[in-house]
Amino acid sequence: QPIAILDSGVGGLTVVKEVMRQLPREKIIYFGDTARTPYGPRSSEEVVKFTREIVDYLIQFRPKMMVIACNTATAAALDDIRSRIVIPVVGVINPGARAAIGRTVTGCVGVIGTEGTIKSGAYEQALCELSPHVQVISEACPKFVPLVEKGNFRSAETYETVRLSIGHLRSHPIDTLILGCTHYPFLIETISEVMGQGVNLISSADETAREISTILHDKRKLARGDQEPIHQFFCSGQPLLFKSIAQQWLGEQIELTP
Ligand code: DGN
Repeated sequence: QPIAILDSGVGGLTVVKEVMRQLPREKIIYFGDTARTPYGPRSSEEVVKFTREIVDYLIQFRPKMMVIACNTATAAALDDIRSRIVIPVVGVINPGARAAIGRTVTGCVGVIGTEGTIKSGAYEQALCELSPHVQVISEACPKFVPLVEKGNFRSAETYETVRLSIGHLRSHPIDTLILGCTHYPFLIETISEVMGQGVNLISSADETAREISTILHDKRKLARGDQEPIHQFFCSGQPLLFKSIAQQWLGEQIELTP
């Protein structure tokens, strides 16, 4: 049975890559809603509706687990989806929050994400539940997802956008910054250049893959002679751009099912 992973676009591929690395025997089925990206500026009702539609589509492949690899959809729809299906549903917010609390020394944690995620206050809530005295500085970065969806990961335009969006966070004693959007690991080099050394960057993708692996208890590596799983990818928008970004990010050829 596969692990189903969904996102508003290519962002969830950051989770896919980590799952492929940490759990190489697991078959993945991925849906990127590239026709309706970005989710960040949409109302939470609309994000719940879209997430339900994708879950209903993916459930026909009989997955053993549903991963909402989108912070915006996790903030809006995690509880709703959990109440609708019986398989485990994993979101991306709690794993990142837990990792940040484990890493911070100053007790000042930054969170960057889409407007939907930041407005929901989901990270503040998760962080304060884990550590009531933590100071959280949040910033919505609505310009990042469109850059990633265009495949524009490293350019002068990207650097300027990142600098103008988060450069001011350096005036706070933040020592740990949560990349609270699964698209942001595509920009990690630029984000790290702008934030400077000494700031831990927490990718919700890495932490979520660890959580999935804990739930499955399956850390077996591929042995010689084992069949490599054949992953399946779907997107609702421009297939060629999706395929090119996916292959570049994952470092291997993918089959995109029309
Ligand atoms: N990858 C989504 C997230 O983690 O929030 C981005 C949402 C969007 O489409 N803007």
